[in-house]
Amino acid sequence: MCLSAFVVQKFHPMKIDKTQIQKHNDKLYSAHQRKVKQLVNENTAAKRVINKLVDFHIAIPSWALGTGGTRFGRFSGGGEPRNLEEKISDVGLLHSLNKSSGAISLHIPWDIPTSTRKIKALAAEHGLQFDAVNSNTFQDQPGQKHSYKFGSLQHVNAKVRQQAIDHNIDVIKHGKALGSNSITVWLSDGSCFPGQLNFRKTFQRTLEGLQEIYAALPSNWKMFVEYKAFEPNFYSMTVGDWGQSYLYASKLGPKAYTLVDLGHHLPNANIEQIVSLLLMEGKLGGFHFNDSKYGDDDLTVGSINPYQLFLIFNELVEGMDARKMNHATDLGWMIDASHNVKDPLEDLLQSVEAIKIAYAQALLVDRRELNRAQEANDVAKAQEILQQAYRTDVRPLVAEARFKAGAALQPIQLFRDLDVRKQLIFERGLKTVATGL
Ligand code: LRH
Ligand code: MN
Repeated sequence: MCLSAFVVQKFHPMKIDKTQIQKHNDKLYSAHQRKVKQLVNENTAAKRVINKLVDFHIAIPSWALGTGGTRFGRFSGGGEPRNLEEKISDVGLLHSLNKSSGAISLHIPWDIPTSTRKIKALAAEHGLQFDAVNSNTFQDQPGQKHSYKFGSLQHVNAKVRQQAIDHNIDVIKHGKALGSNSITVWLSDGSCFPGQLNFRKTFQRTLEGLQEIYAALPSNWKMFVEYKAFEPNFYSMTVGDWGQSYLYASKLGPKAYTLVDLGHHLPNANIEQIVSLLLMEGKLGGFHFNDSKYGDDDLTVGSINPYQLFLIFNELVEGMDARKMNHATDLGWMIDASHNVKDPLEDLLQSVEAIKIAYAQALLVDRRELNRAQEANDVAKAQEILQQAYRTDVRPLVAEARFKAGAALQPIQLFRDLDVRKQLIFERGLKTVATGL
């Protein structure tokens, strides 16, 4: 693309229009159709799967549009969003490429809108909605009266607890103004050493704080209580596992649910079993999808353990159908990732793709045959049925769903062919830093 074109677009933030998508699809369509036809001939469920995939959207975290970095270093890729407007435009880019990222999840105070009216209009322009808003009592903000060094809702000092409660209620206000209908409360609260906390008092103080926040929820809202096994506390976390999150959510009331961040478990935890039981209890609220090999690595979804992701969706399809839940709307589908070596937008495109592949494979599982094998203790047969679905290359179905929704058959290829990152660097510069992690 010549410099003059760049110059012309300087004043019109990067957008991908229908003709660019059309031109890209035209080149790939015939090969794509051949693969889809073959899958449709082999799988009676294929057409139903495609329609289900069209409706299935995953919310993008506002804090994952730049380079995260670790405490050892941060290597920016350039062209990162400098403000909420540019974050929304980046999610708009993702959504125009895959028509599967139709919502953004904001983090307060990192994403407080300068003008709520303008931000809502900009989001609508990109076909985006506002998913769960996230509170932040894991950092001290400039000018903050009380420090969260020793926790927030768990704190021994009632003034600190009240400050954290007020912040969460403020986050709900921002969410309401933007049209969101849920809040995710992740507490970094906990302890680093034995003896530091009285666990019973800590639980009760935290519950009282959550109850005050719960009382401020609008009638149609949900509260997601996100648990995490460790970090930034390394002896105990006050919402440390699914059991504790379930305990809080059950004591809080019908609008409170647990939130499963895949990276928040101890090594080798059976997350698909946790998902199955929380769903059975009607207390599973949603997900923060990512992948990890060790800790809360926040890596690309499906990049380390795609079979686990498939097994989680296998339990989701089974459990949601058992409760006659709507797959697309009845749970919170969100990504929570952080990027160090990949282009943030390519990383998010890969994550959305991996989630939709796992969902499509789970929809292909022959449930009647699986149930028959389970009831017959035919363990080998059960595995064969599961892995038949897992080993089916459903990517053409995921691409066909994109095509039907007006998106690109190969989003990352088009992202690269259009030099999107170079354009964003031209617009924003090499050294821009996005607020977030
Ligand atoms: C905590 C967490 C939480 C967010 C934060 C950005 O590890 O998963 O969901 O608030 O990441
Ligand atoms: Mn998370």
